[in-house]
This record gives sequence, structure tokens and C-alpha cells, in this order.
Amino acid sequence: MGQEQLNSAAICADACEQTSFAFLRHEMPVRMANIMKEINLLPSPLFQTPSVQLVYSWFSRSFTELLKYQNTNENDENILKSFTKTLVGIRNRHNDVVPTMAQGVLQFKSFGMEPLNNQNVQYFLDRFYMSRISFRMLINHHTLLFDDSKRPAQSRHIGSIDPNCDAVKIVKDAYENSKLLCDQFYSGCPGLEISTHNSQDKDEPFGVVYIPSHLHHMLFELFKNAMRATVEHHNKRGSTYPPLNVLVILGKEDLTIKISDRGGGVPLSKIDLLFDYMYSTAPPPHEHRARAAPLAGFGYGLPISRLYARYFQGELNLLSLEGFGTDAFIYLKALSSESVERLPVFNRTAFRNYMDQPGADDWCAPSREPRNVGITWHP
Ligand code: W6P
Repeated sequence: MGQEQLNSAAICADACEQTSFAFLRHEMPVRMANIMKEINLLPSPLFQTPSVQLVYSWFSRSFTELLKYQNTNENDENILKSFTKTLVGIRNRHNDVVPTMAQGVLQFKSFGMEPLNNQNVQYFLDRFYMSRISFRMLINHHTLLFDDSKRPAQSRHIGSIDPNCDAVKIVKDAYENSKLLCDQFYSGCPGLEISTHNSQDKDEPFGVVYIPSHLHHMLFELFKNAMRATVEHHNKRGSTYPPLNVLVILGKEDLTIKISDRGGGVPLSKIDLLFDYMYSTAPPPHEHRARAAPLAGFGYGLPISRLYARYFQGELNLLSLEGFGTDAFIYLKALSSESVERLPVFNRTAFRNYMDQPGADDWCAPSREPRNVGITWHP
């Protein structure tokens, strides 16, 4: 059973409800079956945790509910209505998947399994959360388009998609939302300086076809991290903070957003850990829990933001200069024809990723001793 790739531009405004229904009643169970196969291949101590079992049971229920629509009449209005209701029910049932999976990982870690299975878990959670992003995008899109009670009276949006998504406006919104938290907990916040460059047409705004809530999610996460680093690095009372510098650049192929902070940076050896689910699942140290929780730093914010970027063929990267500051980059496709979904698929290659234990490293372990290669040196 193949999954259908979705193109953000191909979702047309007047796609009829019957067409969307016929697409989703097939596509949703296919995607569910794919990811359920992968849950089944998790290391048994993780699969057996009550949390993972609970998540699996949600998938089983939702899968069964969707199968009831396979041979129904798409011209029956009552069926269409009940399908939309079912989708909303599924969305609610799966609301707490992220904290529930995190709890499972925490239980798993307490068994002391981490070095062996860390790679498998990272691989799985990236695919699992990517598939979750796609489910919620499909459900939101259908319910926004066809649930009349939810449809805003006037909007240029097509479902969840903004065909002329203004990246600069979302940068400002996400900054303000993050600033509220930062001001509240640190009584101060670095300012914002934005520069823009439109290499295509200087008079046109920075419009791309995108889901504004996805871009907001990524920017909000990066701003929270940049603000926290800046404030904690310059923690003298009454001092002013160096501003966050944001560049928004529209090229032919990419729309790139760079957020630069002077928060002291992160050493190269620690950058990958910021995207590591197993590492980030550690419960925060006690003295930090109350004070720093709102500006996060512990959690799945960064790896999931990276998945949002990759979902439509983009990317999210961090380049840091330890002792100085960090540059965070978001890449989006400027052309809607390239913004197609990036989805995990369960096949032989995926299967192997769960079966293979990571082998020995094929690079030398660093050694502080001069190597004895059997050559005597005579000066
Ligand atoms: C830091 C750590 C970080 C993560 C994400 C974005 C910005 C920053 N700055 O120091």
C-alpha cells in the first residue's frame, strides 16, 4: 500500500468534500498501518512500557474507526458529517501522544538500556513524530475546509495553508510571543533587529505557500532558546542584552531565516544533543524546574521543530561559536512545486534499521598517547 504524496499547491480551494473524504479514508489507515509496523519493532522493553502500549491502543482504535468508512457512499451527506466527527475524535484521542511517548522513553531509560538503543529510538521518534505532523495536518485541513462551524468568514487561507504566507510577519509574531515569556521570567529580554533581502523582486513581499502555524512553531522555539541563552549569559542585573539579529532572505529556491544570538554559544560536541530525544527526556534539574521551565530547553522543542522544517522539504540547523553566540537557520522551499510532504515509509530498509545493532565505530578512538607504529625515530 503506497502513501500518496501531498503537494501544498495541489490542494485546491474548491476541492470537494467527497474527494477529500475518499482520499483520507484510504490514506489515513495506510499511514497508520505504516507507523504501527514500526512501533511493533521497537526494542521490547520500550514497546512493553504502559505508555507505548497506551499509544498503540489509540492507533488501533483510530484505525478501526477509519476502516468503517471503506465501503460507504461518499454522496451521503450524513456519512461525510460523521466522518468529519470521527476525524475530530481521532485528533483529540491522540492529543497527548508527545508527553506519553516521552514518559515511555523515560521508563525505558530507567532500565539502563540507552547506549545500545539510542540510535534506534532517535530513528523511530523522528519518523513517528513526522507521521504525527502529517496526520494532524490532514485532519486540520479537512476539518477547516468542511466543518462550517469552524470556517472563518473571510480568509485567504485554504484550510491550514496560506498561499501567501508572510515570513517576516510571522517572525515578528513569534518574537513577541516569546518575549512575553522571557520578560515574565527574567524581567528583561533581548531586542529584535530584522533585515530582509528579496533577491527575486524588491517590491514583492516575502510570500511563500506554507502553513503559518508550522513556521510559527519553529520560530517560537528558536526565539525561546536564543532569548534564554542571551539572558543567562549576560545575567548582570540592569544590563542591556545584545539584540537578536534576524535575516530573512528570499532566493530562487530557498527562503532562509537566520536568527543570531550572542548567548555564549554551545560547544560543537553538544550541538547534536540538543536534537537528541533520549538525552532531552532527562527530567530537568530541580533548581531549574520552577524558574526556567517556561523557556523550555528541556523537551522535544528543537527536534520536533526540525521535523516541521523537513516535512515540506526544508531544514533547520544550528551553527554555534562557543564563547560568543549561535546562529539558527530555517530553510523553506520558496516554490510550492517543491513543497511536497516528506513521509516515512515502512519497507525493507526501515526494517533493517530496527534489526541492526550499531556496530563498532569505524573511526579511531581519540588517544592522548603518541601512536607506537613500530618506527624508531633517529633525529
Ligand atoms: C543557544 C542554544 C540555542 C538553541 C537554539 C536556538 C538558539 C540557541 N542559542 O545558545
